[in-house]
Amino acid sequence: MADIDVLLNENRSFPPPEPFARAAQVSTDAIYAMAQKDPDAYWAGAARNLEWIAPWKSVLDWTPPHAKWFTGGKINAAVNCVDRHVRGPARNKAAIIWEGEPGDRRTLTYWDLYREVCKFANVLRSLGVGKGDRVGIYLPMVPEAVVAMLACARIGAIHSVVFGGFSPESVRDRMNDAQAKVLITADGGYRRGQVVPLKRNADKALAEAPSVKHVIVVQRRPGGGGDEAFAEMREGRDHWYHRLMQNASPDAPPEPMDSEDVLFILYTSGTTGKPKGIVHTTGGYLTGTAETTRLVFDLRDDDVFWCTADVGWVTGHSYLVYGPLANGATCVMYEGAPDWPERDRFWDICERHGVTILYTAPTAIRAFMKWGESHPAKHDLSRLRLLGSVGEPINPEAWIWYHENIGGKRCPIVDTWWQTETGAIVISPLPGVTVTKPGSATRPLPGCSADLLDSAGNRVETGGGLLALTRPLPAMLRTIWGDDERYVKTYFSKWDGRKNLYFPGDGAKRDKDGYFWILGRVDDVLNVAGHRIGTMEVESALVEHPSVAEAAVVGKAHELKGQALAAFVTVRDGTRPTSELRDELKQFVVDKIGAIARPDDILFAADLPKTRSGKIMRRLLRDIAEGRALGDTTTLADPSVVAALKEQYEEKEG
Ligand code: 7RM
Repeated sequence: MADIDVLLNENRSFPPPEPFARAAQVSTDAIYAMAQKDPDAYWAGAARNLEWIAPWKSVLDWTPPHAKWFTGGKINAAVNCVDRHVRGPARNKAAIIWEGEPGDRRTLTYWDLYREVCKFANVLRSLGVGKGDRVGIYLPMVPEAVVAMLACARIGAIHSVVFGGFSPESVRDRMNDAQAKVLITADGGYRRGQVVPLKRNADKALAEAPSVKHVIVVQRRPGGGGDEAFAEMREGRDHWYHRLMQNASPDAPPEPMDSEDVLFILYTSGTTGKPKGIVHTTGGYLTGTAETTRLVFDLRDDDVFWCTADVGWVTGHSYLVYGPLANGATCVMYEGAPDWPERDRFWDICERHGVTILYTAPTAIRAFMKWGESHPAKHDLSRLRLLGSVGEPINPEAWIWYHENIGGKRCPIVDTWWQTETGAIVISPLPGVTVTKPGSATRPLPGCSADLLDSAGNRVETGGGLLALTRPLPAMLRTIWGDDERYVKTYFSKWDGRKNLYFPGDGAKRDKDGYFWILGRVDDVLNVAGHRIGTMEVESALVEHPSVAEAAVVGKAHELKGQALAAFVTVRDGTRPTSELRDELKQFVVDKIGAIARPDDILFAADLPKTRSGKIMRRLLRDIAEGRALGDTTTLADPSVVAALKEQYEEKEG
C-alpha cells in the first residue's frame, strides 16, 4: 500500500518574471550541478563568505547519525552579524527598522546595534554569565530581543528564546530543562491593544525555576522607572535593562567560539510530550542561514527585508536575526497583530517602510484572503519584488491570491520548506531560476539532498511517500539538549538501521519534473477505504471554492471505510454558511479530486484551532470528530476555539 496517495493535480506554473530573472544574482541552474558534484566544496564556499577567527580543518565529519561541520574553525556569530558591517560603508545603514504595535518607531543602524550588543554583552558578563551558560529570553518583538540574542552569541552564552505568548508553565519548564542562569524579559508587550504581562508571567515561572539567579527587565511600558503594576522588582534578583545599560562599556571583546560550540537551544513543543530542546551550533548554523538568505531571497544591498515571524520561532531566529544580519541587510521588525488597529496594518507597514521582500506564513495569507482584497488595495505595494511563504503547505488558491493581490503578479513566490530542526531552508525555489508551481516547494536547494521513500525505504520516483534528508546540512540540529537518545529515536529510526537517513515527519509527493509537494505531517494522514490521503490536498480543494477561507480535514472512525472525512471550514467575510453551501462544498471536493475524498461532515467554524505559531492543530479536531474528550490543549493559541467547536459539533450530531 502506498504511504500516501496523490489526488490533486495542480497544473499552473510560473516562470521567473523576465525583469526579475534578468537582475537576479542567480539566473541559471549551473549552481545545482556544481553543488551536487561536491556538496562539501559548495558549503565550504558558503562558509568562506563569513569571517572566521581561525580556519577549519575539515568541512564535514559524518558519523551517522551525528555530523559536525567546519571542525577546528573558530568563529563568533555576533561579529559576523554586526562588527563586520560597522567596519565598512554599512556602518550607518539601518539594521533594524522597528515598529511597535501602538505606533512607536525606532531605527537602529548597524553602528547602533553594534554598541547595544557590546554594552549588553558586558552587562551579562557583569552578572557572571560566561561561555556555555544558558540565558532565557522571554520578550516581546522589540529590538532588545535581537540585542539580547547577539550579546549572548558575543560572549558564548547559549540563548533559549521562549515565545512571548507562552504561559508561565512553558517558561518554567524551558528554564529548568536548560538550567538557565539569567532570564531577560519585559514589563509588558503589546498585542491587539492589550498588554501581555511578561514580567508577571516570568515571576510565576521563576517561583519553580531556581537555577535563574538574575532577571533583566526591559521597560516597554511608559513611566519613569517602569510600571509597578506590571513589574514588581525583586531586590537583588531583578534589574532594569536601561539602568544596567547606563554604565556599561561599549568595549566587549568577542569570545572565539569553536564552530561546533552551541549557539542556541530552541524548544519545539511538537504535538505531544515534553518539549525538545533543539540544539544548534555556531559555524554550520550561520553558514546555512546566511547562504540561504542570500540565495532564496536574492538579497541585495538596498533591500528592505521583512520576515514577519516572531523571534520566539526558528523563522525569527534564522530569517529575522542571523541570516539577514550576517548579510548586512535592513530588516523590518513589527511587534504586534496584523489586524491592529485595522486589517491593513501589514500593507501600511510595507508601504511606509518601502518593504521589498516579504516573508510570511500561509495562516496569515489565508486570514488576509478571508478579510478581502480591499485592505491591500488601499496601499502602494509597488516596492515589493519578492514574496516568501513558510510554516505550512500553502494551498494553491492562497498562493494565487498572494501572487495577485500582494505581489501584483510581478513578484516571484518562494515557498520554503524547512523545520526548527533543519535550522535553515532546505527545499525552495531560487527566485531567478525556478519555474514555480502553486503549492510546491519545488526542489532541494543547492547543497541539499532530499528524497522520497516508502516506509520500507524504497525510493518513490513519482507519487506519494515519506520525505527523507539523505545528507547532513550545516544548519541541522546536532542533538536534543540533554537527550541524545531521543535525537536518534525521533529523527533516525524510521528506516531501520539506516542512520544516514533523517526523517522530518512529513509526507510528500514528487511529480514528473522532480518537484516536491509537501502534503503535511504523516501523523495527520487519513486512511479512507485503503486510500492514504494527505490533509493538504483535500483542504486545498476546499479552499479553491470562492466562499472558503480556510479548511482543516481530519479522519473519524467509520465502520466500513476505516475512516471518513470530517472537514472544518471557515468562510470568507460576507459569505453565509448555509446547509446548501455545505452540500455544494461536498460536491465541489468530489469534482476536484474524486469521490474518495468526499467529506462526510462539514462543520462551519468561526476559527480553526492553531498552535501559537499558526499551524492548524488537527489532533484536537480528530478528538472532536470522534466524540472524544479533548486532549492536551495547552499548546493552542486560543483554547476557547476548540471548546466552542466541540459544542457546535455535538449539537449538530445530537
Ligand atoms: C520553519 C518552520 C516545521 C514543519 C514542517 C512542515 C511544516 C514548514 C512548510 C511546511 C509545507 C512549507 N519550522 N512546514 N514549511 N509544510 N510547506 N513550505 O515552520 O519546526 O515550526 O515546523 O512545518 O510540516 O515539518 S517548524
